[in-house]
Amino acid sequence: MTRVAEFSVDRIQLLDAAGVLVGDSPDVARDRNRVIDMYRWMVLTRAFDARAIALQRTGRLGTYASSLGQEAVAVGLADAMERDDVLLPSFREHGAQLRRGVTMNELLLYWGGDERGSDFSGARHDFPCCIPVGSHAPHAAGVGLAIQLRGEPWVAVCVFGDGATSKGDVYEAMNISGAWTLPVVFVASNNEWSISVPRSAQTACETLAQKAVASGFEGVQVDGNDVFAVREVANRALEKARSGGGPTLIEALTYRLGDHTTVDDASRYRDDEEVGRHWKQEPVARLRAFLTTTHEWTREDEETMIESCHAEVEAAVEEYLATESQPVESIFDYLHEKLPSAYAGQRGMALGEEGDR
Ligand SMILES: Cc1ncc(C[n+]2csc(CCOP(=O)(O)OP(=O)(O)O)c2C)c(N)n1
Ligand SMILES: [Mg+2]
Repeated sequence: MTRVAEFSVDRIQLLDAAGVLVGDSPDVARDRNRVIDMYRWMVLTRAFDARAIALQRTGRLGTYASSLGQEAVAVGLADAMERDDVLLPSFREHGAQLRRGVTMNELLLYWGGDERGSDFSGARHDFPCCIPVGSHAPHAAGVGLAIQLRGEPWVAVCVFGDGATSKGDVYEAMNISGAWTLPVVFVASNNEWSISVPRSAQTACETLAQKAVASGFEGVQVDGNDVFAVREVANRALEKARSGGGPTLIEALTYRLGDHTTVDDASRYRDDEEVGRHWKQEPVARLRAFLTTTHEWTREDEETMIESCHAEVEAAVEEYLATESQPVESIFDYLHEKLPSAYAGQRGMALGEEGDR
């Protein structure tokens, strides 16, 4: 017998659950202002999430997917990206979108069903949220190919969930990205659940990271509740892709602390004990503990930051609520250059006109 292939998967953690640095201290951890900046994006994302849920509960926003507990994946990743890299998010990467310059008002418009929310004023080349699970992975390969053909130094960054790694789209995208050495970073945000399906029922793979191996590139696991480690691993993957080294799959180990979306009730399929255990690992408290012990972060600093984040969120909510709705016919007017005849009647119905059905 000849062994023809072997592989291993590394897991990286720099900040443990108590907020204590383990192993090498990354440069960014020594820079108080940089740490505070990352922390603020995470706190802001959490404040935004809570407010978005309240808006949905009071009938002023559509179905919303909270990123509670997953803020470090989004912020660490976006912090490592260059402005002209291209983010292809799924629906739980609010922190990354905000950090990259999408405004809170735009996010609220999007989740309120207004497509103008996807016409970002910042991050112009980033893709809108992708709701069909994993279907943006082939788009990421396409973006990577365009970057490669143009000889640009940018990277396409595609984020999806653990469940999405079971999708053909994701496998196909990873395969072609490996075959063509495309500048793409795939990030599987493993929050342990795909709505009510646990990670253990999703795949027989020991890690999701190893799904990269069959595509011919490296897969790595990172503690997704550790913003320093996420940033570090993302940096390495981005630099590799930028310098012609091809793709990486990053599996970020995190947890969905909230319901799947506002139309879900997670208490029906998972127990409080499990959720409680994961609250002890969560990313915001972890970074706060680090700031407190290492950078003299005080209770007053904390209160001031929380207040300013809430004020920022409230200003965005006011702007969102004051935005006039698009006319009902806009859904027809912007979908097709020339409206197919089959839809003409429907457009009339939407406008309340009498006509054939
Ligand atoms: C193609 C497709 N099938 C089914 C759904 C319904 N759906 C929405 S989210 C989701 C689970 C996704 O799980 P995961 O990829 O782990 O992402 P998470 O929601 O945990 O962030 C499903 C099945 C969908 N949006 N798209
Ligand atoms: Mg999931």
